[in-house]
Amino acid sequence: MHAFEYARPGSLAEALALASNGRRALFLAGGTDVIVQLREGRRACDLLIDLKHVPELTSITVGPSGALEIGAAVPLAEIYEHPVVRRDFPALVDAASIIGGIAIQSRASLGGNLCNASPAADSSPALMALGATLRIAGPAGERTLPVADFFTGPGQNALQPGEILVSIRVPPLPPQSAAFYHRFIPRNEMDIAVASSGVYLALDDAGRIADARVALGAVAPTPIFVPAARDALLGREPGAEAFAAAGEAARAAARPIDDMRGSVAQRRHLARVLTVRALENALRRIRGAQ
Ligand SMILES: Cc1cc2nc3c(=O)[nH]c(=O)nc-3n(C[C@@H](O)[C@@H](O)[C@H](O)COP(=O)(O)OP(=O)(O)OC[C@H]3O[C@@H](n4cnc5c(N)ncnc54)[C@H](O)[C@@H]3O)c2cc1C
Repeated sequence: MHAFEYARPGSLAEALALASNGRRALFLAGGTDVIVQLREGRRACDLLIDLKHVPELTSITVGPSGALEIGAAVPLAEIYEHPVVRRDFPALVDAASIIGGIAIQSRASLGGNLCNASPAADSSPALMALGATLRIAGPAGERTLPVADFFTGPGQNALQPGEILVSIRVPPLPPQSAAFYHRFIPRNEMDIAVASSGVYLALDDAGRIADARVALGAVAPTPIFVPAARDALLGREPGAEAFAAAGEAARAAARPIDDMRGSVAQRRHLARVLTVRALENALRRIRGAQ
């Protein structure tokens, strides 16, 4: 492993200054991706900037509207144990509680999971379904980006040199709405998604689908939204017929590769089945069944 210096800034301003000082810098949150990559020589840096002591990146706050702001370096276990997350954002628990095991969840962050930009990362489709946005700070100031626009390719994201992902904002869910995330892995736990689906459903006063989002993981170079699935759901009764149409749209939108974890045909099939089941589970959540 190439030798590097370690810095532990105590403020966002200090972290930004370190990131723009001209050295080849990388950020460290939980280290569950970056330490492995440095050790294997897949990445190199002269300066590793530890973000775990920057207050904006290490806290969870709930705004007056019920919106959630999760610091990018907050460990996953702290997120899924948070009482407001458990009560109001169970789809975040769906995703955060299946990333690795307890040891990984006690270190790894949502910010790191997003920045690492694996097409199979579990937090991405869940946050897309929830309509999350990202607060990004850099040398030119702050900007906000919808999470869906963050992924630019496998292992690549929209951060510019010197920029830091500060936090993830999740808007409050309106009444009669819910989100759900799940994945397929060939064993019960500790594996990377062969395919995954995150969905959001909102019903109007007549019980018809007023809004919907369907996001897929591990079936394209980046996590993807399926606009045709949304179109297949809007204005319809929530149930088997509408969900089957959305599942078919998900299957058609999937552009997977064959690899050691799954074939193209299996992943397309999974995109359909996982989407139908995620919609069924979101509907159960709206109806208070889980
Ligand atoms: C045994 C094991 C099992 C795993 N299982 C799963 C799984 O089931 N599902 C899954 O999705 N993932 C899984 N992972 C990967 C998962 O742990 C990581 O993706 C994790 O979420 C990354 O978070 P981190 O805080 O550890 O990031 P780090 O490793 O610290 O950083 C990851 C990358 O993001 C950059 N970065 C981090 N924070 C910021 C920031 N705030 N701003 C800018 N750049 C930043 C770093 O420089 C680095 O490039 C597993 C990993 C291991 C080791």
